[in-house]
Amino acid sequence: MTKTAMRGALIVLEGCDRSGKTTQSSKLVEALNNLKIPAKKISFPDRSTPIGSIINDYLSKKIDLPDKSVHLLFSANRWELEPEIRKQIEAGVTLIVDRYSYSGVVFTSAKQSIDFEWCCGPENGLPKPDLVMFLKLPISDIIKRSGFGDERYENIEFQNKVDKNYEKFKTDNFIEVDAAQDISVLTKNLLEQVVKTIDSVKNQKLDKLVL
Ligand code: FDM
Repeated sequence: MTKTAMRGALIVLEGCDRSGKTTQSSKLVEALNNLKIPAKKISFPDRSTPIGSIINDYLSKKIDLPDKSVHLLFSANRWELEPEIRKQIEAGVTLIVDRYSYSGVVFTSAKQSIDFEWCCGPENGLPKPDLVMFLKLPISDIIKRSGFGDERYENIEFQNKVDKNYEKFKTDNFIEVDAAQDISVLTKNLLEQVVKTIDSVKNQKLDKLVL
């Protein structure tokens, strides 16, 4: 008998720090589960793994690391989860991912001395997201949000560079969403896009990412 199970969708939320990705990804999973659609949340960096623990020490400024080496750790942290991502998607579970390869590239390449193309290399071959929603918020609003400034990268100059770098990813499955909307209105708008995507990719193969 042939396998006819429909796959889940790989959905990514991207944006500058404190743009609401974490809140919205949790709300999306809850909303999908309420609709009886199997869905789970994943966050990158995944700080619970051994590699994630080094990344956490780096972000909380406990340790310093050369820029290229930390870039490869962020990427390795995604590759650690690659088999699990494929397994879940094939099992029909939609994954809502809080940051992915795009964060990897825009943050490291904001360091200037590092070439954009070089940053893309280690990401190629990972599962390709079916939809990337970029939560756009003016940097002037971001810096007013609670907790901003605690971790590495949380300063205005750097976030402005990150914001500019995201412009390089405006492709067909990469959409920009106004993150200044009321939280529940934003969830509703994102959910609409997610449900549409789940339906349109359910019989398609999960592609490999090429940046
Ligand atoms: N970050 C995140 C990177 O520099 N590269 C990556 O590949 C990823 C996934 O880590 F400043 C940065 C972005 C952010 C920091 O992210 C931690 P969260 O979303 O605040 O945990």
